[in-house]
Amino acid sequence: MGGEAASGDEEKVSLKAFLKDSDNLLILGHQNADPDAVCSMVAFARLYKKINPDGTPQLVADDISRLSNQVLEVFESTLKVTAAPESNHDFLVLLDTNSWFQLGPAMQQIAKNPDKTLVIDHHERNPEIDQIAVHQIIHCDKSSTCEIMVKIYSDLGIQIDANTANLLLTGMIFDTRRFLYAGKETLSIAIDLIEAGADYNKCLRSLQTKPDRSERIARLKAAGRVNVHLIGDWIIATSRINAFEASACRGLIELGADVAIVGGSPSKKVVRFSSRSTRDFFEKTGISLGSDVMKPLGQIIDGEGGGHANAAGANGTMNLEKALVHSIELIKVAVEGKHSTDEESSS
Ligand SMILES: [Mn+2]
Repeated sequence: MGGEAASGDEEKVSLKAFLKDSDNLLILGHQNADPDAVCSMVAFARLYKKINPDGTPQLVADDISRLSNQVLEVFESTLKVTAAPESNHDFLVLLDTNSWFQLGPAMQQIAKNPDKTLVIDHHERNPEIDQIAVHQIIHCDKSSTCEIMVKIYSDLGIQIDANTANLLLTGMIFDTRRFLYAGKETLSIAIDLIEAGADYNKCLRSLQTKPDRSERIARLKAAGRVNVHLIGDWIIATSRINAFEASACRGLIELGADVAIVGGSPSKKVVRFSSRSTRDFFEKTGISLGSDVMKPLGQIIDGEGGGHANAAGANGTMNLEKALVHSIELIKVAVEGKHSTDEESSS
């Protein structure tokens, strides 16, 4: 531990020694802690208890994500993550982050003693980390902090129990976006965790979320009222719903639309639009929903519109139907304009 010059053996010896010597260990994750942060925090607390059974670990993060809470509930972790430390600590472990910014303002005050701080992380090395922690286990080539935790367990010769294996695998699944970004080593560590007792399907299920009932109803109603416009090779879907317009757009894209535009009037004098497009649509047509569609639409509804290329919206007070029709016109003109330029340039 403590810089790249230290040999692996030294690292192990000093990490064990630090944990043995610390009666109160503070384990800190980043702000709005995601499943990789939370699962590696719990795994580290358990590792600490194996090395120092009398020690007291505290798990703290400035807020944890809804999904992280769900994961902890599924695997019935008895270790809770709190918003602030309840007592003093003699050693600090920072997980899944290596910057002040990610810690959040409240936690920055806590990480004040670099000699007594260890950081374990897989993010791009932040230069300011040397001021936060003297002891560093940073591996940018690893998929997740949970993957690094598996290595630390094995380096220290401590067996991973089935429940910890579940948490670590869940953190890895989350950070790799279900192994979309994973190489041979990550996959082989995942198999090690399954052999240690992790239930792959349960891990996957622990990360699944279902939108609220009202949101699902809105999405289904928007799908039922859809109009399909074929412009060139593109499929443009428009619909009307008075709530969850953005979610309805995402639903229509999932159903197969290249562009989805959903308008609603949740009350008198309120007209709202939301829109989404696929990356492919923007890359091939160059049409930005923000500047090319929602901005001019904002004027028609006597309000304002804008946003990003693939996700944009508009708010106003009138002309819902007129604006919906006009949005199709705008896309048509833009696609056809683009088409004729293509032909000119290729001739
Ligand atoms: Mn991570």
